[in-house]
Formats: sequence, structure tokens, C-alpha cells
Amino acid sequence: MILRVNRLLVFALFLALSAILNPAQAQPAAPAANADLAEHDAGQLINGYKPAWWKEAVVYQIYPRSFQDSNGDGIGDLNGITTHLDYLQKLGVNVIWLSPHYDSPNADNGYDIRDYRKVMTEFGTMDDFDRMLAGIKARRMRLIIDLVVNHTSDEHHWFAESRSSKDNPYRDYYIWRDGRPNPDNPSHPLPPNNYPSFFSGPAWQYDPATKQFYLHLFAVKQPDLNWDNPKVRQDVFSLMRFWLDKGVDGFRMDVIPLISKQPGLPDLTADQLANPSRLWANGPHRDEYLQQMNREVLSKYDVMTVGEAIGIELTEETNIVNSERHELNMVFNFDAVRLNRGAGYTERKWTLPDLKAIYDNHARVLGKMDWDTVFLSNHDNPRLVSNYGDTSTPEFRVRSAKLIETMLLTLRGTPFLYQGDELGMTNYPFTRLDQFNDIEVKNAYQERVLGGKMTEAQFIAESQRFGRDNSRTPMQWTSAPNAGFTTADAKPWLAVNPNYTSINVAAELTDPESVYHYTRRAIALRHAHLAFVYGDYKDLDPTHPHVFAYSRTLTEPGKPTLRFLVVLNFSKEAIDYTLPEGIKAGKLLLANVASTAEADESTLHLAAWEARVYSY
Ligand code: TEU
Ligand code: CA
Repeated sequence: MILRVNRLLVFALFLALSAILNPAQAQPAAPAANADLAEHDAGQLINGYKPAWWKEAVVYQIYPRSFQDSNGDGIGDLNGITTHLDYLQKLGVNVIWLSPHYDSPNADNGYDIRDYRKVMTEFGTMDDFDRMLAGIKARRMRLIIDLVVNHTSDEHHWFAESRSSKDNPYRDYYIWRDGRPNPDNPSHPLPPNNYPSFFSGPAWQYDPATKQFYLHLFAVKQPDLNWDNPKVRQDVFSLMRFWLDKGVDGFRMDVIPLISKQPGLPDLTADQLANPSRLWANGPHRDEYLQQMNREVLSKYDVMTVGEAIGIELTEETNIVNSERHELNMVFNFDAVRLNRGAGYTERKWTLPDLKAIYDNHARVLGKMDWDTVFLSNHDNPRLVSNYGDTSTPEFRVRSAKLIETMLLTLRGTPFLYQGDELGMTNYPFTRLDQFNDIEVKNAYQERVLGGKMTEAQFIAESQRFGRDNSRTPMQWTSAPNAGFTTADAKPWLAVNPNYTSINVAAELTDPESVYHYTRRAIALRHAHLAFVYGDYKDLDPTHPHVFAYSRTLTEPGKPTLRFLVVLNFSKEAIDYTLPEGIKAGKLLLANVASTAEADESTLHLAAWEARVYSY
């Protein structure tokens, strides 16, 4: 009782203090979603971890173009999102990551920003944004927005100025270089170095106005900012404050390790050319610039930050996420999501022990001062269940989607779910180039098919398997025409997956056995037990080819140890599985197959794609 009163007092003091120190954040902080957290005093370490709301969060990514159209133009918008906030609250997610909502000519669907302080016209107005944010806060959820500051759009006014003349004050906001002499054609100089762009072709574009090239690691319409210019950094920090002062709760930072370029921009060696991101992500000033951003901006607010760790290896991650480094809270590491991917859109063979080894490495390399993310899908990757589950039958689609959600929500690290994966949405049956919208696919077609490197059929097959548009097709809300994403007579910007008549929110809400309801229960389970957040992780059987069995254990002084067991059958075969180390399963908390789930047993009769969570 005394403890409880103390806590209330501390909370009230904290609120008063933060209101004084930080007027923009004056609204009351969302209460801890986690039931066990009430048992802990603020500031007390839990199993060696410093508690934080973003460690306990379950994040849901919204790709606004594809979530909900509210005005019949076929393009998702902010008012559309606002109409579904109750849906998200009931699902149980408590942080929303919004892919770019800023003014953009959409060469790369908003990842090319023209004005950082304006909402994309198609998505609505600043008032719509404010209403959406207020609706999110009213439901005790939080919002993080996408920060795309490695590059801007070529239509940003900084770039318009920059390209206009060599002595324009904005010239140095971007990276301009003379070309190299072209002996074959002196009036057409060659690019300054051999950097390739992520979206095919060279990373340099010649600009006739000043007869120099500018650097663009992504599309021609995405010129890279020059972070070595202190004015660029101050302008970025200022736009960050603009959104933080509105009350947004943090940022997902697009390709953030790429901000510090290699001094002198020498050619890549043949080895470096095999994976240029490695070099590009490790420029000499990356940590210095992130620390400056933290010092001057982030540390003044109660925010969460997650960087897209392109080019960063696991062992290098602590440089960015260790809390004593004062850079970012966490990063997205691509090793799990790209485990099944070779070069380009090619398939790479993988085994379950490979995947387990990744999570095991993460648990060993990232310590108590670091924090991790868990995700297997986003707007750049195929649909979760098509990529890592089993869509061979409707039953296995549902079951394997539930299995993967079980894994994401019980592993160590903040889970990030992508819109529609809570329904088990699948890849789109693309058969023709003109069905794709993505610049990555269109540019790759030029280079690979028109360049004679592969046949059209092969290219379409690979893009169908791994292309980014798979995850960008509209959210499937109902069985009405256009899946309720837009009005029946509108033409959605990207076609709706024809399976919307059976896979949609309305159908899943009425079916207690749906992927949606299962995901909702799995999210609730994570929120109910701190062991899933702060508990130790142990892979109980690293070499088993089909079963992934692990424990999450929370030990605290003077308290009984809390143990949870997760058993996942990653195969379409039934398996009799004997738990290692004499473990008995204990009490069943969650399962995706109703009939077979034994309690207190050491041998489990697992059905195909069966997932179970026990306390033991
Ligand atoms: O993605 C960068 C990235 O690392 C890749 O996943 C990228 O999508 C591509 O597959 C590389 O070949 C981020 C954004 O998430 C992506 O949507 C943007 O297109 C990109 O940056 C540029 O802003
Ligand atoms: Ca619209």
C-alpha cells in the first residue's frame, strides 16, 4: 500500500516536472500496458534492464498509401487511418509507425520528401494529421514517424537552390562532383566514381545546369544530403523538433547509417562492390552525427528511435544502440528478414537452425545496455506468411501465420508487425510488369531484362516472390468490391489482392479462430508478462531441424522465477517432440491448434505448423 502511494506521488511529481521542463509533452504519459509492471518502482532495473515504454511496446507499421482511402481517390490517407484507430487499439498494439506522410512527388512512395513540414496532399492536411495524432493519444497509443534524411526529393527547395548554381548557398547541402574525362565522348563526362545505386544504374546523375554530377544512392530523384555540412544537420534537427513539438513519440530512421560518406569518395574495390552498404554504412562521422542529434534533439524528449541498420553487422550494432553511446534506442537488423534472399530477388536456401542461430547470436551479442527489434516483414519485403510460412493450403496459411506471430511476439526485442500480417495477407499473384508500381522493380527491369541479363518470365517470377509491391497492396477490410479499402467504383493505386473475398478484417473479426484474433491474444499475452520483454532468452534445441523451442525466464531477487516455454513446429509434418533437459511443458497459455495441446507433459504431439506457449 505504502509502495503504491509512493509510486503515485512519484508519478505525479514526474508529470509536473515534465510539464515544466517540456511543455510539448505535457499530456499524461500512457499508463504501462504491462500488468506486471505495476509491481515495479520507476527506475528499478528489471533483470538488469532499465525499463522503458518502448521496450514494452508492440509496434504496428502503417503504410498510409495502402491502409484506408477515405475520399474515393483510390489512395489511402490520414483520415482513413483515423477511422481505424479503434481497430488497432483492440488489436492491442500500442505504438504506430507511420511510413512517410510528407509532401512528396512519390518517385519512391514518399521516401522522397519535397517538404518536411507539409502533409502529402493525397494523404490530407496538417489538421488531419493533428486529429489522427490526438485520436492515437486518446487511445493511449503512441505514434512514431518515418524520418527520411539521408536524401530528399530532387523537388525539395534545398535541391532546387543547390542545383541552380555552384555558388548558391545551398550548393553544399548535397554532394556535387566533377565527372571524370570520357576519352570516347569528351562532351559526356563519366561519373565521379563507380558507386552503383540501390535502384539500378550508377549512383551519380549529371546535371547540365552546372555541368557536375550529384550523388543519389537511391533513385535519381533522391539526391543524398551532405551531412558533413553543419547547416544540413541543423536543418534536419529543426524539422525533427517541429514534429516532436507536435507530440509525436519518436522516429523510424530510414537508411540512417548512410549519412556519413567516405572521405574523398574513392572507387569501391571489387570486394566492396559485392556489398557496398558495408562501406557506406560505416562512414567516419556516423556516430558523431547521431550523438549530436541525440544531444541536441532526442535527449530533450521522451521518445523512441529505431534506425534502419542497412550495412551494419550485428557485432557493430552496439556502437549505435548501447545506451551509453547516446545514439539510437534500437535498429532493424536485416539478417533474419533477408535470410532466405540471395542477390537481388533470388531465393537462398535456409534451414530452421540458421534462423535459430540468428536469434541466438542476437541474444549473445546484444546485452543489457542494448535493445533489439524483432520483425520479419515491412513495406520492403514480401508478405510474412508467403515469405516464411506456408500458403500451400488455406489451413496451413492460417496456422503458419499464427505460428510466426507467436514467435515475433515472444522473442527478445520490441516486435514490429506490418499492416495486414495480422490477417495472414499473402503475396499478390503478379504475372505482368504493368501490375507493378515500385521504382525498384521498374528500374531493375530496365537493367536486367532490357539489358539482356535475364528473361522477362524469370524477372516477373522473382519480383512476384520478393518484390516490395507484395506488401503494398491495399489492406483488406471487407468482402465488398475493392476490399473496403476504397469505394467500389474507384481504382485503387495498386490492385487489391483477389483473395480479399476470404481474407479480410470483417470476416476475421467474426471468426474466433482467425489469424486476427490469435494475433490479438498473442499481443495480450506479451503485454501480460514482463518475462517476454525483460526475460532471458534460451534456445533449448538449436540443432533440431523442424522444432524451434525456447524459454524466456525472468529472475528477480526475492521473487519466484517466471518461466515461459515456446514450442514451434516449423514444418508441415506432425512431430512427437520430447522436450530437452527434462523440461515438462507446464500450463498452456496459447496454442494455434485447439485439440492436441498437452499440459504438464515432456513429450508433445505437435501437429503441422503447431505453436504453443506454456508457463512452466
Ligand atoms: O529501404 C532501404 C533498404 O535497405 C532496402 O530494403 C530497399 O528497399 C531496397 O530493397 C534495396 O535494394 C529504405 C526504405 O524502407 C525504402 O522503402 C526506400 O525505398 C529506401 O530506404 C530509400 O528511402
Ligand atoms: Ca484518399
